[in-house]
Amino acid sequence: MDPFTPVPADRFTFGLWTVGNVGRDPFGEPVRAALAPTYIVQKLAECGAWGVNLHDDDLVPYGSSAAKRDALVADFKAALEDHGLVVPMATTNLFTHPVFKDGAFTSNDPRVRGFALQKTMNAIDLGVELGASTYVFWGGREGAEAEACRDPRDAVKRMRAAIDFLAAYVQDQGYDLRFALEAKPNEPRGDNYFPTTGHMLHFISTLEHEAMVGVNPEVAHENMAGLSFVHGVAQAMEAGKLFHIDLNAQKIGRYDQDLRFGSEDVKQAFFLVRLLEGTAGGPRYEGPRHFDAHAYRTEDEDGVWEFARGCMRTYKLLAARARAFDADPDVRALLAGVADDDLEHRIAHYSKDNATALRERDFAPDTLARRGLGYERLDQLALEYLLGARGA
Ligand SMILES: [Mn+2]
Repeated sequence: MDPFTPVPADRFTFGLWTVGNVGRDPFGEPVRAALAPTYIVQKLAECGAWGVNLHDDDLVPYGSSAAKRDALVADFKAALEDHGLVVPMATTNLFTHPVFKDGAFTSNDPRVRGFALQKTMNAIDLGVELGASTYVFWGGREGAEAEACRDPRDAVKRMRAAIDFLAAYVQDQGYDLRFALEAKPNEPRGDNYFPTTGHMLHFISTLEHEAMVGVNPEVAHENMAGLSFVHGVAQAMEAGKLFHIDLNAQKIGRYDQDLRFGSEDVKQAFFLVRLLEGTAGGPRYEGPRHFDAHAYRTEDEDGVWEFARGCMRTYKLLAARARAFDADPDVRALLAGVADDDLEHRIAHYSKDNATALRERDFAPDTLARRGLGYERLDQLALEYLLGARGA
């Protein structure tokens, strides 16, 4: 078999809303027919995916009766069983219904906030019933255009109250479920609260049940803010908070494009996969490789599955390139550090002795400053691997 063909062991997942995207945009109507969730399960399994994720409304349309809900869930479970797919993550749609036009958990109206909690508790129950172990919170419309409408500090306090409430609900129910918070700088609101993964990481440190809350960074969202996605993800990993990840592609400074993984900024995608796979050392990310993206609006259903296979294949291609890059003796030589264990220890731990030793040492900074670091060569080697000139 082609080594880049996706298999379940790769832990690739897609949301029902991704391959099920009908191609609606602010300027045009759908270009593709809606696909039944059970059919999506079958097709994703054929493509080599490991799992499927969902919003509550993706599977059970808003307003369905209890009997209808149970029938839809039973059919979906049967499809998962038949095709060997799992549901690692679930989330709530808190943005489509007009009641959420001014946000959900941060709304000024306590009735809207109460309804948002009710809808989320029901969706958590659904996710757990399907086997989800991660619950994602993307604050779809938590933001503002008219800045005077609320004190943004109140938005933070209300979001904290909501996450604390729902974390306590999960513990009270005895569910084995972790939360992953997803940041985005804007769209659909003029400005969203919690615009980046960094904002989320600090917010998490203020939560009552912070141990069960991490982040779900999305490539497109950090790129929209003009930031390095790799650095944001690395900081989340270092903090032990990378609970989930949304892979896609995005041109900087645009609307939220949700493009096929790796289709833009392939160099950043390479360094992201290198980080997640741990080929340069350090812990590997062990969670699902989730694609939160959709096919171009030009595509019919065949194009949708081409898109899905493309996301997974590109990830595996980049992982292979990253492994080869980090095994290259030229790369390793360029990355070889300055070995000075005594100095490393003195820098890392304050004591009066260490402070004195540092004060007394002559570091010869002018000599150090003249040393070339070889990063032009290092970066060119990365490109040689990306472009297939080495390690093909
Ligand atoms: Mn997006």
